[in-house]
Amino acid sequence: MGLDELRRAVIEGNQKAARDLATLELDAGTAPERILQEGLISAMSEVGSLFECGKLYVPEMLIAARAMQGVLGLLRPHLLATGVPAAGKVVIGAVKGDLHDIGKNLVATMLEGAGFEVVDLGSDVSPDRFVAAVDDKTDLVAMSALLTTTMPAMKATLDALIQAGVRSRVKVIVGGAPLTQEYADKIGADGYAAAASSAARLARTLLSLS
Ligand code: B1M
Repeated sequence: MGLDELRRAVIEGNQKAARDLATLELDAGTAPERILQEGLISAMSEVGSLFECGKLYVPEMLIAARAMQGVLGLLRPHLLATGVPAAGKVVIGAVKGDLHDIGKNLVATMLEGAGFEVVDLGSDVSPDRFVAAVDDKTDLVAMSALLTTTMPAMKATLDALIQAGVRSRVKVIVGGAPLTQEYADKIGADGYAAAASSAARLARTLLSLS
């Protein structure tokens, strides 16, 4: 019931109610991963379906996204694992043309939780900005895309990393709802993860940390 109410509050974009309900859940001992999955991610997936069938428009989608971000801020300290040894440095961003940053933020949080220093470039990040952010301490570049139209920007970023002579020094992972392992292989990324938690695991595996 509680998580369903939370889900509803996020869909309706009621950030205050969503934060209050999430706090109640945390106080009641509900696992943060469950709140994330059943309360938040499932709400955004319903928002997407309502948008697709024309029952909800971009402004409502944006308001729901803000409500979700508000609750994520609350969950963040609970999602960060403790006592994980330092792992390396990651540069992350949503690719050029893509303003969707919720999934990317979640991946950044999980990477931090897995011990990485995370440089978050935000959304709509051009290939040049990715390249400029890679320094000699960077181990991994993580790119997120939520639109089929922005997926090619991942390939453009990989090309820019090659052009700048840094591709061989870093691992590159990609993710986001329209992505597939096949697409990741096609553009020459080192890995693909479907979810934030698996992205953190993948990063550690690629860097031989676990
Ligand atoms: Co947009 N939007 N949106 N939107 N939006 C989608 C993505 C869409 C699927 C909705 C739909 O039609 N059903 C559709 C895309 C269709 C397509 O291309 N296939 C769409 C569209 C069309 C658009 C616009 C074009 C609408 C318009 O203007 N007409 C426009 C484009 C803007 C732009 O980017 N240039 C637009 C705008 C927006 C808002 C700004 C209003 C808002 C985003 C606000 C924000 O992010 N700050 C928004 C939202 C909220 C959505 C939906 C409803 C929710 C996205 C979300 O946050 N999900 C979305 C529908 C949906 O996803 N069902 C939709 C929750 C989040 C936790 O999941 O981001 O998938 P997700 O991340 C997951 C995994 O994908 C993965 O981990 C996360 C969790 O485990 N992951 C990675 C993500 N990145 C990863 C990186 C990794 C690994 C895993 O490694 C590096």
